[in-house]
Amino acid sequence: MNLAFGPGVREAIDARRGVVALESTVIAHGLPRPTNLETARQLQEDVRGAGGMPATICLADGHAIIGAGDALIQRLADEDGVAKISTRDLAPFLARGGAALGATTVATTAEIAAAAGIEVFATGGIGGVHRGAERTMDISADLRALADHPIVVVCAGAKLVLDLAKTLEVLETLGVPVIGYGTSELPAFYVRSSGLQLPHRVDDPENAARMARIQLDRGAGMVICVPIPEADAMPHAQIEHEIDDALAAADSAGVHGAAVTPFLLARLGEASSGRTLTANIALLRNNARVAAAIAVALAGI
Ligand code: PSU
Ligand code: MN
Repeated sequence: MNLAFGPGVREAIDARRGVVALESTVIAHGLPRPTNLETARQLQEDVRGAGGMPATICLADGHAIIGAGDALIQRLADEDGVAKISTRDLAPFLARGGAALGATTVATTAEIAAAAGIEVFATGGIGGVHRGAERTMDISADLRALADHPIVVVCAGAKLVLDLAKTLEVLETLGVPVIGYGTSELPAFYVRSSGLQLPHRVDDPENAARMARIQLDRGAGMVICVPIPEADAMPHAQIEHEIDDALAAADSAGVHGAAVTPFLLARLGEASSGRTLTANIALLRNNARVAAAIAVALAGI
């Protein structure tokens, strides 16, 4: 895989300056325009504000880009038809070369970031086991990727549209530690708690970094779950109803495969008149800040 670094990114990785990877599927497929562009820029500022160095990852010109510049970020946000590239798509897409732009999921962002020597990655929510997976077998490649690549993924849990209990089971099978950050429960994306207990927790960046150093040395990744800030969190009962509607809509529209997650997120945004969008942005920004603090602590050990 050919890696291409944005200005100053390779130097920041070498100098251990708290580099934080950011994904691009959330820009191209997770958030509506024009909020997606504003948020992509804001997340970079949030990482910098917390003392880190952001590196947004995407695919362009047959290369994995580590630290996309503003022109690429604008294209990711505004162009139609940006491909969503998960693990199975990576080699075929890169081999095609050309000017096509690819957005990386958690799975491919984690792989590329780790290959570039980045130790921490901030996102909104990881993919996981979809509801009804006993029928569809729809389990995100994100889970395998977290086991395979040495990187710390900071997120607000798995998206609530998923089957969270099954997602935890698969992560356990894969040996991926799921750590609550200031909580003993798995956070549920828009909602602060899922009712599912986590076996391990940390309460500050230093302890997160100490644990992460050992896990990364083992050649594998881990998940740090940060609850959405209280002010923007949504009540569980309300959102659960909207999720049921979105799932039913996806089913009757025959949506499947890689299109499921973007469809559900867009549908929830409409159903909640933007409240899920506000929540999504709040948790993304919070995760970027926590990730930067952990990256800085990790750079020192
Ligand atoms: N979480 C969000 N918005 C997103 C995603 C996650 O808040 O857009 C994206 C991530 O890139 C994640 C992907 O890796 O959805 C999972 O897709 P799938 O379920 O098709 O693997
Ligand atoms: Mn899937």
